[in-house]
Amino acid sequence: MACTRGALIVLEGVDKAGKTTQCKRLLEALRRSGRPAEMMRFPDRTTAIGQLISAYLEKKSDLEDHTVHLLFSANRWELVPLMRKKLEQGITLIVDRYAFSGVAFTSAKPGFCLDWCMKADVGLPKPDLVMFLQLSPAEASLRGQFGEERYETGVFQSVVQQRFEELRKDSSINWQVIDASQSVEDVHKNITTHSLNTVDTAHNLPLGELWK
Ligand code: 2DT
Repeated sequence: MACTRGALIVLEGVDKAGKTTQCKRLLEALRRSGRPAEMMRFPDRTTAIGQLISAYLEKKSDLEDHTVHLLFSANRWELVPLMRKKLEQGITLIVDRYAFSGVAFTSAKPGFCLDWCMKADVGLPKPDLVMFLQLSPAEASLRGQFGEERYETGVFQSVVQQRFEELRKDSSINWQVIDASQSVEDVHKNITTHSLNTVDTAHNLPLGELWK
């Protein structure tokens, strides 16, 4: 029987790169083109695990670093049955952050290596496309101040940026680097082109397993 699944498309990037805006624009563009699509974001702060993560990010609670890493991963795993169901129904998922943020942020903390950080996410549904919205720290700072949440400092973000660079060396992932310093419209056009190609080819391909 012909396989007609949706595609799993992830947007990653450092703070202020415009991920959320671009996810929304992409969702509208795919729907307008007649391709069913939905948006998700990680962390998903609505679940019980997500609420623990949210309190940690808002600095309302403290959690040990390994523990919070595993909670971020558990927050992805708890949504895997839903993700699989939607993909099988032919719905393309546009995901704002995924395991790559998980690894880049934790491994930016002292004492963590990429290898350990990747372990908990091995076997998650593998994205068909990961677009990395690239923005230099100088350009990011022109877009205003960082917020109040944990991790929102220039120094930490520049280490995160380096960790993402390491992750992008992995040729088993379909990485596309997008220049996020362009206008919102130009970034959108670029992202839409990559996404349409991916949606139209993913139909016939089995869903892969991440980092396996
Ligand atoms: P938002 O501002 O996009 O809600 O992100 N993070 C995210 C991690 O440390 N590990 C993860 O697995 C994920 C998905 C990135 C909230 C912050 O949480 C960080 C920023």
